[in-house]
Amino acid sequence: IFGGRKSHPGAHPWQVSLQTRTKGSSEPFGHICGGILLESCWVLTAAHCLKSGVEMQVVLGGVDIEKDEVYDQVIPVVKAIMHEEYRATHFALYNDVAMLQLRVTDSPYCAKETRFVKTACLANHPFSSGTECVISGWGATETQKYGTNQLLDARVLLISQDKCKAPHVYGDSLDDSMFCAGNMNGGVDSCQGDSGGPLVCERNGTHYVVGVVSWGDGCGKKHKPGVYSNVGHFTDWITHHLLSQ
Ligand code: 4AZ
Repeated sequence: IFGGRKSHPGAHPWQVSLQTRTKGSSEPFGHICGGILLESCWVLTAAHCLKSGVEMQVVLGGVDIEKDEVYDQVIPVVKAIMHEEYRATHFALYNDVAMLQLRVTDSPYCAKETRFVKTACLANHPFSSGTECVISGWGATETQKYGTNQLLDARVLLISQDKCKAPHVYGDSLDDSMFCAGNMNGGVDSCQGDSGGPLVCERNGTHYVVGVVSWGDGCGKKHKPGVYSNVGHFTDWITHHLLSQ
C-alpha cells in the first residue's frame, strides 16, 4: 500500500493473507496475495494469485504476518476456482477473480467469527464515483519493495470509467470487469503483494466489498490509479459458487 498507515487490529476483519509453499515441501508458507473472507469457508481473491504446484493456506485475524498472533486463524485451502474467462494481456488482467474454498475444521465452520475475523458483505447496489473507500494489504510501499509485516490501509476514491478510459490513463484496456480507484495525482495506491485483497466501501455502518486489488501501471503514479476487479460485475458468479457447497 502506498500512502497508507498501519491498520488497527480488527479494522479489516475480512482481510486474508494468502500464503503458498511448494507442494509436498516442509518449507514455511510465504505471503503472496491478499484475499477477502465472504463466508466461513469461502475467500475471494484475484485469479492472477493462483499458481499450480503449490499448497495454499490463508491466515485470518492478524495484523503482523511475521508473528504468530493470539487471534490468528490458519486454514488450508482445499479448492481454488479461477474465473473461466480470466485472461492476462501485456497491459491488463480481465475477469481477475477466483474463489478459494477452505478446509472445514469444526463442522460446518472453517473460519470462526471473532472480534478479529468477520465476513464482508457483497453490495447489492453500486457505489458512485467519488465515494471514498478503503484498501488494505501487506504489499509494497514507497520504501519497502518486498512488502510490510504490518497490515497497512489507505483511503481511495472511486474513479469513473469515463475518466479511467481516457487515453492518457488506461484507454481501451479497461472493461466492465474492472474499475479504477485511488488518486489521479498519485501517491495513494495498492501495489504488488496487495493483489487479491479488499477495496471496501461503507454505507449506513455496513462494509461492502466493492473491488479486488488487480493491476495497474506501477504504483502511486500520477494518472495511473490502481485497477480493481469489479465485484458487482461478478455477483452471480460468486453466489453460484457460494451456494454450490
Ligand atoms: C501487482 O503487481 C500490482 N497499483 C498490484 C496493484 C497495482 C499494481 C501492481 C496497482 O500485483
